[in-house]
Amino acid sequence: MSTLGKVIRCKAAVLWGLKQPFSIEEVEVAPPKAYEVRIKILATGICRSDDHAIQGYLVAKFPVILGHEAAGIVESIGEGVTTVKPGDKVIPLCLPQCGKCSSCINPNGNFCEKVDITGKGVLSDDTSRFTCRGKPVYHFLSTSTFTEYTVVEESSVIKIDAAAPLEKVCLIGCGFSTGYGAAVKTAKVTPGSTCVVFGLGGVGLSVIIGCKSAGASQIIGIDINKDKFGKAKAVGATECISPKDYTKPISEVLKEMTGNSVGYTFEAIGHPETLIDALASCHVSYGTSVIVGLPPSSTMLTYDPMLLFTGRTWKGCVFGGWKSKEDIPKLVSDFLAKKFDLDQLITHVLPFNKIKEGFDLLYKGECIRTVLVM
Ligand code: PAD
Ligand code: ZN
Ligand code: ZN
Repeated sequence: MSTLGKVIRCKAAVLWGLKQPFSIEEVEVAPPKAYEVRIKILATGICRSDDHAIQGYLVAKFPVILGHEAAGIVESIGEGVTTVKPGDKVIPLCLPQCGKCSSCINPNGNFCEKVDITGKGVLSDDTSRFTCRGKPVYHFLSTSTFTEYTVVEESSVIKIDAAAPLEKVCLIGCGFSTGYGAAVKTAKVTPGSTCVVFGLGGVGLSVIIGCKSAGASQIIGIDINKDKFGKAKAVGATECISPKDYTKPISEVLKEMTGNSVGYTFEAIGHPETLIDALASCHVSYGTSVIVGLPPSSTMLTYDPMLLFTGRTWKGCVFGGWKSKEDIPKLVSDFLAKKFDLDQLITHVLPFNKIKEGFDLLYKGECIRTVLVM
């Protein structure tokens, strides 16, 4: 029976409040309005940014359906939609590309003003397409993928190659692209350089993959959880260290290890202290440090301006600096052409209703990426 134009009842993981457990509920998903797309989600990764919303570090409106790193198939489209059609394989975009705002029209910007980083939780008509137990349930990062069906705006979805395996390329929807782009697009790592990556989760490992593909000759991974070292080396780290093994500042340790040659550092944790450590660890005059980890909202930093005065560059990047609509299909093609491997990042695949187990793996530091399949 066709679902076209009808409300779909399906399973979703609803978070009723801050720091609450996920509750698998039956939700109603309204049909897409004009310029909207309803997607059947088939695979969704668990990213630390979802946990940031659970903990309140990233603002969300409750009750909410989290999840933003996914892939699926278009179920139906609203009036006026031209870029996707029912049956297309797609990736929802947690960083939209409206094509009209000041970031979108500049070749160097990607932080589209349609991004919902302030937790509005609604689509452009200021309403939600989800209801549960008679109450509206809010959207997250204009995607909401911990559900069998979601509705997004056309600016938040892109068609990908029909040959793409959705349970893998879902990582291109956030973690992989973020880390890989931080190295190859934002920092523009040069061949023969020395790179240091703070935080060896799915994002940090993707930074390593980017540094390696850019031809870096020394790639040092840093984590307080030594269980992450094996995977980091498997994807390209030449050495891994834990700051807990040293009494002196990590910047001094790295200076000695590299003969004072750290060209690039990447912070893929999201802690104020490690952001400063990463800045101080790149070369005093020609070093570049990239903020990849998401610091808790309203965090303020205090640092010695001398760190920048001497010539260092400090950059941030959202979604690796990629323009999402333009670049995601190319990244999917590069994956299909075997230019990089996503298998090494996926340590666990679980059925969607085991979402709590997936988050437990993240909390225990036992996974790189867990992919939930519907
Ligand atoms: P993760 O939790 O899987 O990995 C973080 C890693 O950091 C873990 O291995 C920790 O053990 C390690 N760690 C924690 N504290 C320290 C410390 N003090 N020193 C050294 N290592 C430490 O997270 P992830 O890889 O999914 O995401 C990493 C960050 O990137 C997180 O803040 C997330 O919100 C952010 C992110 N940013 C964007 C973006 O567009 N900028 C996109 C996606 C994720
Ligand atoms: Zn993410
Ligand atoms: Zn835009």
